Amino acid sequence: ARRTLARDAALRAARRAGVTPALPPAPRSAGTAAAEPRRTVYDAEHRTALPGTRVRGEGEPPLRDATVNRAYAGLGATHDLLCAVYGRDSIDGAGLPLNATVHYDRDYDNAFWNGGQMVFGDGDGRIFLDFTLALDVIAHELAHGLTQYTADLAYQGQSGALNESVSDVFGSLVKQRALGQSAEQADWLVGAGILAPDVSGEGLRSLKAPGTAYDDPALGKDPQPARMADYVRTSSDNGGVHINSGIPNHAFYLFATALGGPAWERAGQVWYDTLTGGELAVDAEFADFSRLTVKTARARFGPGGAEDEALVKAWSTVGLPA
Ligand code: ASN
Ligand code: ZN
Repeated sequence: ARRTLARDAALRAARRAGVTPALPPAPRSAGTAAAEPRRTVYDAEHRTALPGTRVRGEGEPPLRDATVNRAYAGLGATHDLLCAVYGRDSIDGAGLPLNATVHYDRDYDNAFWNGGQMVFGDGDGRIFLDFTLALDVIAHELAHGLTQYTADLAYQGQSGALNESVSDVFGSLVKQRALGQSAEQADWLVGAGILAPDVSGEGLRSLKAPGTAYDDPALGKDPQPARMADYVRTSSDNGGVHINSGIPNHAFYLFATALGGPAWERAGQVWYDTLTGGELAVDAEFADFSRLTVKTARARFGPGGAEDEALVKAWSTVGLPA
């Protein structure tokens, strides 16, 4: 409020003095570096109407509501990975404003991207806590937007599991980068911190050890496979999109940890190039994706290098072609 008052006073003084006040920011053009995010957080006040009440816009100070502030910061961290590391201005590459709604519904045990914005539940407190507590969950939801604007992987079967996996990978990368962790230091969990205290588990999913994230009477056992030999054929969950994502998730983990260091740099770049390069089909299967990542890695880092070798080995370990 202080800054606003000061700026308004300066504008009034400028007008009195007959000086033209500062122009609004120049319109952004695609490919411009160092783009700033344009975030807005809304509060659904435990109802389901979207977007709800606007509570915090870009550049506005934190509220007393920590959920709002975590959503705002999570959008910023995700925008920053895309911009600072991959040179992309927001999820559409053209400065798309980022909107999120918190406190969605009552006891709502999920978070989602609805095609235009992110939505976060508070959890029921018995199985799940507030979904904004995990930065990788915030980034996972926003990465669904990135996928929508790029490869647009169909949310069914193997392409759906690739869609889920890409969100887990970029979700984990946003968290690792925010924590300054190398591939060796990272926990490779998605959703650590959102399981209620009595739930037996570490998080929602593990890229390091798919199938081991939780084992609990209320939640069941983590159903994720890590290899093609254990691929789960099911009609639920759109053909197991949150289940079979364990296979490409684990391949990324093997690739990134074989390279070592910051996973968002070389391993993340290959995944980003594959997702956004225009060659990945909307109905791509795991084998299409694995082959394309290798082609992409060779195009960016050269054939026969450390990246090529680590990636071919990672796919071979999970039972997919390179
Ligand atoms: N939280 C879930 C997800 O982002 C919601 C869903 O099932 N699509 O994957
Ligand atoms: Zn998802």
